[in-house]
Amino acid sequence: MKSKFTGALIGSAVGDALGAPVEGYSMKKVSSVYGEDWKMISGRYTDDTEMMIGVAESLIENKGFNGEDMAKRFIENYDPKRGYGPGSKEALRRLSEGESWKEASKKLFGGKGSYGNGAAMRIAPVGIFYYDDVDRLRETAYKSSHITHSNELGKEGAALQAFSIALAMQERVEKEGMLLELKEFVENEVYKEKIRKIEMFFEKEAEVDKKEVISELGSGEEAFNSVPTAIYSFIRSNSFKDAVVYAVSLGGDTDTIAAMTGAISGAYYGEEAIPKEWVERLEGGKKGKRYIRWLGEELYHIKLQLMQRDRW
Ligand code: R7I
Ligand code: MG
Ligand code: MG
Repeated sequence: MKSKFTGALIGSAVGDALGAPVEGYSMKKVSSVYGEDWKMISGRYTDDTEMMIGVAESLIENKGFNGEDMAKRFIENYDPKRGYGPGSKEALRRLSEGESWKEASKKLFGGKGSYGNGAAMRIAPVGIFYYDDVDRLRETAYKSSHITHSNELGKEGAALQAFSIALAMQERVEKEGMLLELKEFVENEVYKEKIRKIEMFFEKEAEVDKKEVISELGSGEEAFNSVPTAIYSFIRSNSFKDAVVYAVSLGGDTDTIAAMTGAISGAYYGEEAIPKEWVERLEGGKKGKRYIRWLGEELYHIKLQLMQRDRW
């Protein structure tokens, strides 16, 4: 179980770093960069991982969700060179000027709030910490999203991604069964339809054309055009490497789709299944790979403590 906790977080960071150099590229351009060997290029992670670190730090410090504190971590960790989306940037600016975490995100996109994938891309710590408590998981996914993404579609994408990770944490889970559970879990029709498409693809005997995957599931920065793609990348593959390589190979929002695929796959296969060459190449330093692993271990230990306390 500990390896699933650390696997989800390191898996997310590895996916982010692998996809980062080709973010926004077409399928063809991605393959001209990576060829057949898929060597990690720089190992530097982006906003996806920087924000995921903030979510983990805050859950650890508060042994659960605290919106004000999580917003503070996002601001403290913020490095503009990590490639943040315009909506997230604006929300963080408002937060740093003292707006409350309940209000700052609501004014974006003409008052509708963002449906970008910026809340889903960072959700792995919520998925592992509440893997056994679906109500808490949903509530925490919505609230942690709300700090930057208040649009229902942005929040639902984050909750769906968190629940996918939670299912992957459970032993013995069958991939077909996961899709059924996901379809029941998700409350929004846009996502229900996408999961029906994943089922259709999954049931096909022949390899589905990647162009069809991109046009039906999406490969963009919107949560509904990337979370389902990450779930499909995981579901169709039989190893961590296959899943993440597939996610990047589609092009588009590669760092984010691969980060989300890596989080689900890391939770499912465990940390040992992540290619060593990729982990070695992943950046080090103060908040690098060793710190990310430590965050996973801390979440695991706190989870154990809370479970033991609940038993009494
Ligand atoms: O969601 P967000 O943090 O972006 C994350 C992406 C990832 O790919 C990261 O790797 C990083 O590169 O950025 O940032 P937002 O700006 O909130 O959302 C991303 C994009 O989704 C926006 O720039 C818009 O193009 C689109 N979008 C919307 N478009 C119209 N109306 C999000 N919400 C809306 C909307 O309400
Ligand atoms: Mg990014
Ligand atoms: Mg991205």
